[in-house]
Amino acid sequence: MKQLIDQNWLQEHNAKQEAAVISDYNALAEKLERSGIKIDTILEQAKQFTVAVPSWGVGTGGTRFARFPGKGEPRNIFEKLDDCSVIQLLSQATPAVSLHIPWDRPKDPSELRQYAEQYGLHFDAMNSNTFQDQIGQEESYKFGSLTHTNKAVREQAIAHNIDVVELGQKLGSKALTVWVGDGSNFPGQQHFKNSFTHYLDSIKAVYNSLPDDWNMLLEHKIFEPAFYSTVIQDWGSSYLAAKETGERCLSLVDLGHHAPNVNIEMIVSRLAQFGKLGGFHFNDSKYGDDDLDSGSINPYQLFLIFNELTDIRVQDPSYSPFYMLDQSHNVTDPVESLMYSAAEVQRAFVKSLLVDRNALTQYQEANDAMMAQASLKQAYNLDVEPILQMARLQAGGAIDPVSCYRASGYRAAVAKARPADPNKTGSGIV
Ligand code: LRH
Ligand code: MN
Repeated sequence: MKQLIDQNWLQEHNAKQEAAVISDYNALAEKLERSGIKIDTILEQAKQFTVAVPSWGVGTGGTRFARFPGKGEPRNIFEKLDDCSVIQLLSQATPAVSLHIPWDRPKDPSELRQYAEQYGLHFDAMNSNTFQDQIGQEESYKFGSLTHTNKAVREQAIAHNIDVVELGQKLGSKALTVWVGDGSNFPGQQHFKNSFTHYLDSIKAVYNSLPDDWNMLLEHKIFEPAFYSTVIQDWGSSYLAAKETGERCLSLVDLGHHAPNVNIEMIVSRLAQFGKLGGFHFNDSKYGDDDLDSGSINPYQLFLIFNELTDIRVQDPSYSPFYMLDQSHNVTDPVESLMYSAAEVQRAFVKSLLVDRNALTQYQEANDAMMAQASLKQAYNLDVEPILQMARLQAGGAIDPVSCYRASGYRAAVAKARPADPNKTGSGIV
């Protein structure tokens, strides 16, 4: 398998930390043993855990005000995959990449597929884009896409989504994520029922084109780019649309797409209870759709979401939603942020495995609020870093991905190989 960081060099870099990891791991093993938990069974699950990285996340992100490109920005999908291969090599938790079309449209899909496979990468859910107008596009999406009042615009948006599915099939993907920013900025501007009806008809047309082994993931968002109403503004509209559309049409929860303080872990439980929880876009936020690094602002919420997911898997071990990161890296090296965020999501998952669910159920049944929340905190307060480090070490990754990446000189090397394009400043998330 092709690697952009030498494996021997990586092992030498790990060697300095290996003894400490083994000692910490054994100490944690003894501690968990006292609670009847076999650390190796947790380690195995940690090693199986993966989260997809967004192709649009390896470039420097920005806001509507400005974007300050970093050094060695990837200039095309192949350089994005080079960076994704380094994230996977060091984190050993991100073997899948989620593409966005047309941003990542390849001239030759099989060439792109082979380019990814040389690194051991594959393609996760495909993302369509009817929130921007492309050069030469017939109809504009200024006033919406799948929900536009003009049938020609809706048909153009439907055709684009079907085209993304066909491309995804050639790339080996198994899902289409549909996020539309359709909505209004002023009361009265849009008819709520008519626009939702257009959405249902349009998404149904896309669903009918879906291969039998594919899922379609509907992504809700409370606001932006629309600032008064958004057609798929919350889990309720998403659930209704998924239910109306078909069995393999599910809801996707982007953590940043909710009003501040919304109880997202409860939404996760509701959607799962009714068989419509299809996937996640993990990130973190303090105010709006900030797309900050996962676990960087509210790591306890991330843990509580995985606590619900692990509870669901206790009932249904085959349950496996699509896990993706969806972040915008405005002030950090995107490779570092994506490695660190993948580990934070993996950490939340591992901690959720350490919750004593029998004890929790008893406290809940007994309405012992103190001990119920304490049994969650007991797992959350455990330092599971030795398990994450051992998982990476045993899988051939880096014990400490960020320090290893910095020592590798990868960023400096690509900064030389990818001279900055002085005209590509601008603004916007990508
Ligand atoms: C919308 C969103 C969506 C992507 C876009 C890049 O805010 O979360 O998932 O298409 O970001
Ligand atoms: Mn998203």
